[in-house]
Amino acid sequence: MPKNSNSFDPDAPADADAGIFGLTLPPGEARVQLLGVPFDATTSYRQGTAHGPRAIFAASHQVDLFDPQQATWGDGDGRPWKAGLFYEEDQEIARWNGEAGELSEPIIACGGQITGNSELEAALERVNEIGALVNERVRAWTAAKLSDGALPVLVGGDHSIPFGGIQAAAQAAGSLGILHFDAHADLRPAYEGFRWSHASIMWNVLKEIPQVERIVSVGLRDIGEGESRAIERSEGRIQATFAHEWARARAKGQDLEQLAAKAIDALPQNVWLSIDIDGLDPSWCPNTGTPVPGGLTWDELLLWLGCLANSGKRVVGLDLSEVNPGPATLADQDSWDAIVGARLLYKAIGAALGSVKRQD
Ligand SMILES: [Mn+2]
Repeated sequence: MPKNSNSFDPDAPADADAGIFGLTLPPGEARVQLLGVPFDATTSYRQGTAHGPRAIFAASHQVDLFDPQQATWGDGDGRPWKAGLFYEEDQEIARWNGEAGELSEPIIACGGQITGNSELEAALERVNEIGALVNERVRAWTAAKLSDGALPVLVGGDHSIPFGGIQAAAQAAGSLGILHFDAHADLRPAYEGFRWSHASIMWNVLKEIPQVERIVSVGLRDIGEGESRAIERSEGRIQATFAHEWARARAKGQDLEQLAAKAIDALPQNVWLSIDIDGLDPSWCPNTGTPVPGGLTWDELLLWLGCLANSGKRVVGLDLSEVNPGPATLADQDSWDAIVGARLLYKAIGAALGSVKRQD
């Protein structure tokens, strides 16, 4: 198999030692830079998304690289692989995850009720410290890729992982919107005491990153009362399309594309795409950390991505999180969750590239 992108055959099977999506090219030649962030220390229900990056990488070798659907997205030509994709997994974060996972286990076991237990209080402090270290490491990586003119792509891990990436993109762009797919609003001020919890990502973004002007959240269907109030009080900074609203429009035969386009239209010019896989119906992600019935179908999520690519907005970066391969945690075992994740990752990258080319 040729080792550079000029003579690469996108229809040939991937080499066993090939890079992500079967590509093998020097990192400097890739316009799309992916970082695997194997971190799930604050996952409250089912651990395992830390294995997501490795499983998605393995499943990516089976993805067909020409995609006629993507040829209809923005200025995409259905060949996102031509931009060059390079993937690396952050081993320092993998080590932190090991440490934080052990410390957080007894805290999660008692639902965060640790007041007066000095040992667990110290453990919580260290987990929060590690969360801040992950954020800073992801921020620095993303900032470096953005200044190289690349598209940064974060592969989780749980949904706490993109905070630093969103921060870097917001600082670079000056004004940023987030298109957010999720069953959950992720607007808890902290969860089980974890300052950087997966359940708090959008709360932390709103509080800490003033350049984020608006979050458009899609697929929400499991929400706390406090989170619901946070949306009401945000004065439009958070705009939600709840899963029940979407399902009703679907059942009534309304124009879903128009609905999606209108929601996306409310975003500022520069957009970060944040996909928690549980925004999809759990049949597409049966092992995800906190599955909830209902949600978007595969084709509906792609309809949203197409609308985003065609919206005239510029996707400056993206993340995919909460993919849990389940029992198949080894790279050589196949996993439905990872197969869906790898394909969604390729589609999301195509949507982002289609949108960016449109702007150039
Ligand atoms: Mn989430």
